Amino acid sequence: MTQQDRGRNVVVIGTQWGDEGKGKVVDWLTDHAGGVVRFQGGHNAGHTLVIKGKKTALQLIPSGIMRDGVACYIGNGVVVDPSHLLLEIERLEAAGLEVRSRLFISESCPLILPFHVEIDRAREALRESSGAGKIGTTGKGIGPAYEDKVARRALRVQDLKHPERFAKKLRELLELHNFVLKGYLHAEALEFQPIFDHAMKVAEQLKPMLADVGVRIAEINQRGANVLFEGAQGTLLDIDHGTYPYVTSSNCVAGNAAAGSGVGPDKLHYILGITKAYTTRVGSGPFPTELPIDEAGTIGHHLSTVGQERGTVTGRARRCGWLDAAALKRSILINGVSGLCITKLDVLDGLSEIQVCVGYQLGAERVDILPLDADDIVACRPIYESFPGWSDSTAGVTQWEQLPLNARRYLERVQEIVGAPIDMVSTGPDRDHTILLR
Ligand code: 2SA
Ligand code: MG
Repeated sequence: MTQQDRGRNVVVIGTQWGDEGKGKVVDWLTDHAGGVVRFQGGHNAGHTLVIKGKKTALQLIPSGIMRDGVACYIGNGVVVDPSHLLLEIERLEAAGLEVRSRLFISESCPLILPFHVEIDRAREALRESSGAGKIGTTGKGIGPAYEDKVARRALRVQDLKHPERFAKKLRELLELHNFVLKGYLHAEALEFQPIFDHAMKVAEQLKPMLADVGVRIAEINQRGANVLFEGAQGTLLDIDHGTYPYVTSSNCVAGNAAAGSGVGPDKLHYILGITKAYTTRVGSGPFPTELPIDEAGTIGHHLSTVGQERGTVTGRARRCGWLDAAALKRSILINGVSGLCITKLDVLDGLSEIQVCVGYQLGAERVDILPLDADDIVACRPIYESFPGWSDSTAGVTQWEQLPLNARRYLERVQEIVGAPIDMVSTGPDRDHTILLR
């Protein structure tokens, strides 16, 4: 980021399979922001922030909430589970944060309701028992809620303001979903009344926070302040560009920051691609550089344990492997990345050798960018470039010159392979463990 980028809007997206450390970076950048916006996904996200040694995990609420006075927006592209949202608000309030006066929710967000969660879980169980294999979803109802949105039958946040309209739409939708739950998924049907009553109770609490998010963002920009767009999950989980069908159900790429919040694409001035110094993935699907993680003394075990790689939402062990620069190339292309932020560099400390995947052998062919078809990705054999590691600790380093020479060489080479500048390096979970390069 150059000095000129101050006062302009920044989109923060994950370039891998999520959990790159976006929450920490958004929190760090929020120092210069007038507002922070979520534009896709839902409470499947787990953004962990460590402030003065204290850990907070956010799921649906933008990471900007951790900074006093910063306005936070949930854009129309987000699927909102109203019960979860209220719980998350209450959890933050219990920790002493002021939330309700600075959290704004788009009226156009589709709702996640209890039957979406049932369908999500029952469908995963069916996939498993039928031999199709689970997607490995977070079980939060994300996919089924987006399906209703695209099918033009979703209940939206705005319906919470109109009890009769809500009741009518809910009856119709429930009839359809109960039919599927009972007849196809071999699960229990759900009753109308408890869902309706609970939604109306939560509605009273959420109504004061509803806002026209696109207009509010424009106002922030008009007064000269900048806005941060906080992506969730990662590019390789994107519904269009990811490793389909092992993806989430939203567009996680930078372009969706505009459509998912109600601003024009000309308002996305700088795209920051967050990239972990190695790779992780949680859930099923192809992962060319994956390493076994279970055996002590192996690289995979080192990444998993030193990196504390467990799902923030589900607690699942994340799969781990080397950095895949050929996949990163694809992400940089799709997102129009302006600069990269490399995170968790300190997890590589102490390894004698570090590898980076620079391309793949796919049958007789050598390819240097991640293929589009998940079956081709399964067949890819990674081609690695090797680097000598470093023994000094990089944890908490705040100056480029203080990094070990081999760490700098590694980062410089990654930059060269992928063709995008590294503008930031994160060397630990705390706000201050950050190197700014431009
Ligand atoms: P879903 O629930 O329909 O979005 O699941 C579909 C796929 O998307 C993956 N996914 C994620 N991958 C990484 N991190 C996510 N958030 C949590 C975290 C995940 C957790 O921060 O750790 O706690 O397990 C996230 N959310 C969705 C998911 O694993 C499926 O592969
Ligand atoms: Mg996460």
